[in-house]
Amino acid sequence: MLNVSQPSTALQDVNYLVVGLGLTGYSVARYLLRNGYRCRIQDSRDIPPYLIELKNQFETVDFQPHSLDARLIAWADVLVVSPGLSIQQREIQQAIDLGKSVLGDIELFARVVDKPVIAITGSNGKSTVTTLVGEMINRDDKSVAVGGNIGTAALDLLEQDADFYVLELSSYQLETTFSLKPRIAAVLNLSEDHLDRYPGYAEYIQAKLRIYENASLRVSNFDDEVTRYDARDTCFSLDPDATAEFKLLANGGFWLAHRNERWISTDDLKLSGRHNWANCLAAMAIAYAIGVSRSAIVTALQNFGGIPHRSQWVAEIDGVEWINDSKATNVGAAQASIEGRERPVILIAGGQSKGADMSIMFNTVEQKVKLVILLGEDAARLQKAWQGATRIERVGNMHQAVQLANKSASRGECVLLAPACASFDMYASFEARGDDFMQRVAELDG
Ligand code: UMA
Ligand code: ADP
Repeated sequence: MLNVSQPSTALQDVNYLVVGLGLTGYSVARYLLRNGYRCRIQDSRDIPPYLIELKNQFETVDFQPHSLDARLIAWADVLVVSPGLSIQQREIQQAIDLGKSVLGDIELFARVVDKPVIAITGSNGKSTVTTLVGEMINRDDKSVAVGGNIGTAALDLLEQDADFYVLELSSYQLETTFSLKPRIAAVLNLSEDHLDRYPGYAEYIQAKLRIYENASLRVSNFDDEVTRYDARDTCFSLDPDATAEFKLLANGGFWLAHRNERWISTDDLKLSGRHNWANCLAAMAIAYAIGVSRSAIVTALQNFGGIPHRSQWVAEIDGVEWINDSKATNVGAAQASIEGRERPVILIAGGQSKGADMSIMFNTVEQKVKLVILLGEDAARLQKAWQGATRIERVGNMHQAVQLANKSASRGECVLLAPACASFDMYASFEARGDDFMQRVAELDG
């Protein structure tokens, strides 16, 4: 059950406005209502995703189905804003100017959590590392609650009695978080993403690095100096010569090591690709720092097969391998995904490019990709950026993409869905896009 202690008189006098009723808004509304806080919920949509569930639980809930207006702002003392909404929007800036408090669900979580929090961000690999750290802690017979930007919203995790909370945090969530004091904060890597929401890359980085404020220990990527805070960070690295505590060693194959101690051969991992070796090293550094045993860490690494839609093996048909990496929703992820493949690649890409500079991938496409098949809203943008690197074709939907890939691929090659773009132009989520791809491949397999 949620903590149902009564709020103090002072807090009961506060009017909370929950802005947005997606997964986050739903968790915030339930948390506030169950704990006796006065709140209203606003969403610009007539029937937002969780309205029916909320009404079923709280008959008299005060839901306002219209845009955020001056009347609602005047009523509110605190606005709890969903991560999908930019706090730069005019109405929220007006609320700030009026002296209203603007915060997010992670801030509410931070104010009440009484167990150590491990907070993980970065442009790519967050979900993989967050899940893996959870597995490592579990293997050590400690209880752990895992969520945040992945799976369960943070406030819902408080229903689980855990020794540790492991949170994946997005830049959006970090923007509205002020009092989180993580036992460990990790920034895995930084590359361009969400440039449709930020004025520039610098502001995106700034939002991500907020995670380090008030952290007892920082875990950073030795190979990505933007993630480093100071000399006291615990670092991980893919460079055997790095002075990082957790690193890759090359000695009769590759090993994930703690200083010079080889803990596990990369041949014994189920995850593949160098980017995943970095993810494993990051998870090792985090788990080790909170006292998880070496044997629990190694067992978790040996058994972790990855999460669906992240370099997920789909099929081998007539010697052609089909891989679903629908979660490669930005340039950095798609680049790592392509580079992680040993076979020549037929790439299916496209969707919403979020303002990213696609030409960053030109060399990778030129060197590793035999054919690019583009679909979605920004197909023309991607084509322009990669023109001349390799052969490029455009199609109208996933069915056509899979058909063309099937016709074009030869034995020993790989067809990779790594879109470098968000899915929302054509699908409800990256999962729906990955499912569509896998369904079309299954139809080929007959
Ligand atoms: N929306 C409206 N009107 C409103 C309120 C929201 O149209 O009044 C729209 C938003 O513009 C957005 C959509 O609804 O397009 C969802 O926004 P939301 O903030 O309600 O999203 P949630 O359902 O609460 O999900 C959020 C995260 N989504 C975003 O940050 C966009 C989920 O991460 C996260 O799992 C969930 O909270 C629980 O913490 C998803 C995501 O895409 C996986 N995250 C981005 C990423 O990983 O790149 C940051
Ligand atoms: P996130 O939660 O940050 O989106 P995921 O673990 O879900 O990260 O991985 C998403 C995609 O990002 C993967 O499918 C892969 O293409 C890419 N990726 C994963 N880890 C890394 C990494 N360390 N560096 C670059 N790209 C990565």
